[in-house]
Amino acid sequence: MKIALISPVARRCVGYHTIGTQIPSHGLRVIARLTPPEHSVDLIDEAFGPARTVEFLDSGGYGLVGITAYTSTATRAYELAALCRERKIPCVMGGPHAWAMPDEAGQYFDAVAVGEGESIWPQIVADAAAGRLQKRYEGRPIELTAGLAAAAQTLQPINGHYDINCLQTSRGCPVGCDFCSVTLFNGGKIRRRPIDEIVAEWNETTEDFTFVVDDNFFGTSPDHAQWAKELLRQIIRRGKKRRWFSQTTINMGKDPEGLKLAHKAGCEGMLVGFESLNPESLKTFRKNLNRNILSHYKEMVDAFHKSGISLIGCFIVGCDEDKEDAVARTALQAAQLEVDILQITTMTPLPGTKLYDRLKAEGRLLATNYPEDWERYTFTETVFQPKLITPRRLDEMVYELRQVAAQENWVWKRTLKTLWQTKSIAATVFVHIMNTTWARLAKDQVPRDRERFGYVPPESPRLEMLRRSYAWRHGAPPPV
Ligand code: B12
Ligand code: SF4
Repeated sequence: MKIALISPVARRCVGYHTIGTQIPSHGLRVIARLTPPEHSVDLIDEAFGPARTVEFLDSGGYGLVGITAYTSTATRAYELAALCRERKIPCVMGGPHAWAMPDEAGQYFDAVAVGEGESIWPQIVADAAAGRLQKRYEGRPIELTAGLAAAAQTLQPINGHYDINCLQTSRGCPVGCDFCSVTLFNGGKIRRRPIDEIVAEWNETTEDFTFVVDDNFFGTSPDHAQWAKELLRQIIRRGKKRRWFSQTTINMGKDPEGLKLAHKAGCEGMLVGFESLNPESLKTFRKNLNRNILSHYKEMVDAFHKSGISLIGCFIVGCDEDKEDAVARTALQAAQLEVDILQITTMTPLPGTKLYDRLKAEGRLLATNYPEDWERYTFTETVFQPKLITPRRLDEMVYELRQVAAQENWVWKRTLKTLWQTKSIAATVFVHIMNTTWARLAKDQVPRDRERFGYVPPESPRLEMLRRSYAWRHGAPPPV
């Protein structure tokens, strides 16, 4: 049987997951690897453009179509399901949105795969081949051993080519932030893969740069740290030379040995969720780990830099405590912390999270015309009623920040600062490429914003503050 695995495009999002993104659809590569050898798999990633998907469905001779979806791509996933049904191709949906909304997904798809795919994918394929696909498959959180969680590293989409690798060493996160689905979906215990298996997969990767897609690479406890450091030692000893970045909590900054090993193993950057510098917001987010070390943020950022690792700092705006100055203040604070790449996203209630349940109970969800409105859950648009500002004002504030990011010549300033702070050419090149991309995306987005908001922000003290925080102090742009 021929199987098509499809990652749908996020149409309303200029940044991630949209046309031009070259990050592998890792979940689909993982289930591709588990496909019994008598079946073949075509990967179609609409991040390379959705124009040819219908042509592929018409000419591929597929006996099964498997579709993954984030919440922001669920709307498109349901359209794809309709295309499959018109062509009488059995279709199954998996991934985070199906996980959160299985009943909704079941209205559009022949079958829904809830949870981790490893324990159910071979059964789904066998059932489809025998013409007896069931409505619902429930995957269990599995022990990540015996090759499970490894991806088909050499599988490329039939409509494009990924320029980087993705690889996962662990699943789960103990922190349990209220806006995040990871603890709910993948569990509060960090499950690790055997180090030998990770190194073997590391050596199967084909591209020079790897995104290690763990949610919390270094973890939160001394045990987690010991394990991560052993993995790094083995990568240094036995792994192919790769440049890479991953995601972790800020506490990694307290472990100079861990930072040194990560740098030696090729790490150029870590994405860290600072979320907010307001202890009240961190309390609401249930991110107590950050709340407890808030006063040490700066020394930890400095420790990353000292080890030659750059930081992608993530912050959320729109929290219940945020007022008119939230975006400018956050940009300024991030600049003072000296993060190398800044990601400011708008608080977004993802289905399945505690945040979603709370805002729903408080009657504060605004974008509820589902499934169309799922497409608006991109983290760049306000889909709920903030407490102390209007949704429109919050969106405008992000737009104003984009204006500054698009206009000012800040990229090189930040690049030079990163070089000075990390003394690492590799980390500096990484930061430069990321920030150049952000600046370009901000520029592309400004005319669309202008059309949407119908105004050019006036010169105001707030805009001046943004400008200072960005251009003059080396910041980076907001979500685009
Ligand atoms: C890597 C990653 C990214 C990469 C994506 C690269 C890519 N091409 O996929 C990047 C950085 C681009 C990204 C962007 C965003 N991300 Co992200 N990301 C992740 C992360 C950390 C890892 C994803 C991954 O590879 N996991 C490992 C694989 C193996 O897991 P998986 O994809 O879930 O697949 C398994 C199962 O779901 C299932 N499965 C999946 N698909 C299918 C299909 C079928 C047919 C079957 C049977 C089974 C199945 O089987 C797989 C194996 O067990 C996850 C967190 C996580 N732990 O998953 C967040 C996560 C997926 N991201 C999330 C979000 C919210 C975003 C952003 C919106 C965030 C932002 N700040 O902008 C953007 C998306 C922008 C947009 N357009 O909307 C959420 C999604 C929740 C949701 N309901 O949508 C997650 C879960 C994290 C969170 N905060 O809760 N992300
Ligand atoms: S620390 Fe990161 S991965 Fe863990 S629950 Fe919070 S946001 Fe999610």
